[in-house]
Amino acid sequence: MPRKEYFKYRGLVEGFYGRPWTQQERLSAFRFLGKQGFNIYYYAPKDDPYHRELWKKPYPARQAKLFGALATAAKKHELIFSFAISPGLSIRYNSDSDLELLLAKIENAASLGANAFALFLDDIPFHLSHKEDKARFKDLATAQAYLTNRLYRELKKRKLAAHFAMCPTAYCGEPNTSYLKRLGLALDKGIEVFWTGPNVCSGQLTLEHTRAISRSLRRKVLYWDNYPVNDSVMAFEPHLGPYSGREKSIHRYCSGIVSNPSLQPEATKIPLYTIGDYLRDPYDYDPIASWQTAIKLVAGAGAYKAFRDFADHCWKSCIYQEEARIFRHEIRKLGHLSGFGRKTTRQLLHYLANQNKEASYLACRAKNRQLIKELRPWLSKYRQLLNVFTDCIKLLDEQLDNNRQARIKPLEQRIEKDLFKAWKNYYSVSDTGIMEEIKKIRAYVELVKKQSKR
Ligand code: LTM
Repeated sequence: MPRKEYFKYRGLVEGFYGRPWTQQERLSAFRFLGKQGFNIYYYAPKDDPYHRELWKKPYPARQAKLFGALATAAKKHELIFSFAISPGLSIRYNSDSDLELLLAKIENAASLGANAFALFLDDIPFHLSHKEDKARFKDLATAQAYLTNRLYRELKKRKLAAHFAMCPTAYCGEPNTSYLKRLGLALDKGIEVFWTGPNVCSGQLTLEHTRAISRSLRRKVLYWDNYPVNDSVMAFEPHLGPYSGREKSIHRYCSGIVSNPSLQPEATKIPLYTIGDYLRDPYDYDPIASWQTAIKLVAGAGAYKAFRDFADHCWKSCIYQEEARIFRHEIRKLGHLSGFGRKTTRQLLHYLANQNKEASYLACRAKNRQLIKELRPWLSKYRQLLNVFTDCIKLLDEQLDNNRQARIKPLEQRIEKDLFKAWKNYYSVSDTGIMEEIKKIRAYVELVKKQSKR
């Protein structure tokens, strides 16, 4: 019996700002997506000039050739290959010649093998810019619906409209605005409309919100989920935590979910794997179990524990405010065994020595070198913080051991120096994990110091 499909579209939108993925990175992603049950890929890198600023110009021959190879690979991995174009910075919605240019670009992509198309109007001014558009249309929604419908109908005539999606200019937030309602009313029924949720990067997607936006748009919405993307201000967060915060039943009011991945194409496979699991069966989805399997698959079974313990410190994102769950659990367990006596400090030092060993194994010997290369800045910060924490425990140990000043001074100096270095390293690693524990231990050291002076 065929399996029930909860989401018609399960995909990836390469839609971030920053260095677009390379051909090899895309081909590797396609293999992965195909295996994990995804069925669509949108080509939409914001920093490909021919996708956005230079949308009117045809792709140079070399890029077009690569494109053809991508389309072939997509087919092999049973992915719909959607070519998206973002003309919103300069297009005249009322212009026949601009429509012709759009069509020419899309037909060219079709000739190279793309079998779906999308018009992205995100991240452009929220008003009409051209004189002729202002004269012709009463508002932005009407203008955008006019152009989108014309394009869609032309593509239908050419049998190129099997899957056609548009991204509106207001693509998140309040679902009941007049812009969205106008757009929903005016757009042809067969057009899919993207939406990112209550926020650009949404911590939660609820059934209620999904129902509301689908009512406004008069169709099931297609989620463009900005997780695990980490462009612009999020560049210092690797977003390695599992997919979460998406209500199980949202499939009732959405036609699919496509994930905007992070800028690290190998590392992003970890959260992507968990997204694939959720999409396959949201009712059966277990984020932690899925995350663990993802790590085994991507980092390799031999590196599982080391990588899991490191990735535990890399969750902070729109979905997670807190990170380092495993680490904090272990530290508390050890700390509570016997209070902060020397037995505890020794147990903690033993634990930290192991963590350090694992981190250096990852840095030097783990098999998936590409994964480690991409995550090197975070791994370095993680190791820096582990060292500081280890020194803090050593300091406490010395302090508890009759306050041996000769050893205490150099430790204190090293901690200050390393903390300053870590503070200057902006990569986000566990501010709610190791840093918090460091603060606690330092406060405790001060307390012990005061007591020993009495
Ligand atoms: O989310 C959408 C629809 N557009 C842009 C994306 O290109 C970008 O990657 C994300 C995350 O920064 N935010 C956007 O607004």
